[in-house]
Amino acid sequence: MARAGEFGLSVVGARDSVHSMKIVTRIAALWLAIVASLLWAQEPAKAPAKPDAKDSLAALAAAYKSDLDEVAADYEKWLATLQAWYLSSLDKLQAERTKAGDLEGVLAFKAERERIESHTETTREQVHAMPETLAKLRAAYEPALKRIVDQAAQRKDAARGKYFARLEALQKSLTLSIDLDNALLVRAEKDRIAAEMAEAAGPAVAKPEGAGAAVAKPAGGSPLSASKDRPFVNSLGMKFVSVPGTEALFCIWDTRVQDYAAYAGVKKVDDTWKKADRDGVPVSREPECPVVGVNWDEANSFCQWLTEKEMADGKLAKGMKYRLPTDEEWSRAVGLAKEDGDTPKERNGKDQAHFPWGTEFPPSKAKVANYADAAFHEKFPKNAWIEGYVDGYATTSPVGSFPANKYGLYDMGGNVWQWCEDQYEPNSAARAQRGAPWTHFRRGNILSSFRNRSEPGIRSPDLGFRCVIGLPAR
Ligand SMILES: [Ca+2]
Repeated sequence: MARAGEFGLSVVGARDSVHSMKIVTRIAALWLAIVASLLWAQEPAKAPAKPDAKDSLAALAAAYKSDLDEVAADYEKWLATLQAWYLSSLDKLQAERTKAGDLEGVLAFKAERERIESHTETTREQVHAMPETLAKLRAAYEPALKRIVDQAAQRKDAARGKYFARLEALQKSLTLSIDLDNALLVRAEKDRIAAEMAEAAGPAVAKPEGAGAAVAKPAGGSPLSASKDRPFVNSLGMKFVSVPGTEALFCIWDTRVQDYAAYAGVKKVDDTWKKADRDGVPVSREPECPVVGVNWDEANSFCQWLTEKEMADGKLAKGMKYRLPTDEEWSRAVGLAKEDGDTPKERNGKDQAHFPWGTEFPPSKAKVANYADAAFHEKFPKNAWIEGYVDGYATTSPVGSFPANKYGLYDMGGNVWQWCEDQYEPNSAARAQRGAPWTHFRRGNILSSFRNRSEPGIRSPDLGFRCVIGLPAR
């Protein structure tokens, strides 16, 4: 067994009590240091002040499950009560048939009882063949059963709708706080619920992509293999498709608030985009609306940031870059044939026949695109509008709210002006803009061939941009 002296701490027989005291003091100090370091090491890390998005999502999912469980429990309870009454009534009537010596009647009641107990459906033919007393009882049972089934379905739909709305609010708050990874996580769950809602609503109806899309199409892995049916999806969830006649992939949407928020979260930028309004009416505050209030330089900076980010992530191959479309690329993307002229100014208005949806103006078919419609007129009564046209949006609309064109591009007309790369004319700093916005109503301005122009520093609540990915020469 070890003794104190074996550890060098000689208390017994010490030659010098002062020396011993020094040793004791040093040992005590050492122990204090060790204990202090252990305590320091064990001090729990400070919990982050920011609420955990995954916890919020889990809490919403748990509340949804609890709602569904409650619906299922009530359904079972009401069904059991109804069936108990029905079975008991069947027994009474069967006993009467037995007393009457009515073999066919007894067998009919017995068969119905067996179907109910084994959860087998009673067919229309079987109902028609029933004795009158059983048919009357069945006529009372069926509507009650239908009410229980319908009510459960309605409550389930309501729970799903509530969950969806809560997910949407969480997604928005995460987007606004620039927590995009978690916002995308919430969106994936929202898409799953949307798919369930679509399925519950009946046969699938084709919906435009974007805000109203129930299920995202599968993502393409490489920009070079992108197509209309299999777009390239970048790190922000922006989708890109090829456009014949160009060496570029076009984003199917205008750049969204949520896309720009990702950039603004890491770069110091002007915040006009966050507080855009017209006559005090807020514009584009929703994550899936096109960003507005961004000037030409800022749009280019966004593209440059995204290029650098995705190059670093290996998402974008060498020679590719995000940029604004050229005026001529934009013309191909809206479906115009090659126009005469060397500059946007020279090409402006050359084609007087085509609109992004066709040749009819005003469009007789509602909801071709978001222009100054009846909803706009109601909100801004002093402004002119396309009389009789109703698209339903007073200001900007979520991207993808209207039908896509033949290349799968949304809002190539309407919603916002889109900055183009080109100078409008030589010796002028002004840049071309295409795709007349939510504030416009004149035929001439809405033509596919019309070009607007502004100095590069201009910001406006109806001016946004669309990105393309410039491809290396092939
Ligand atoms: Ca509108």
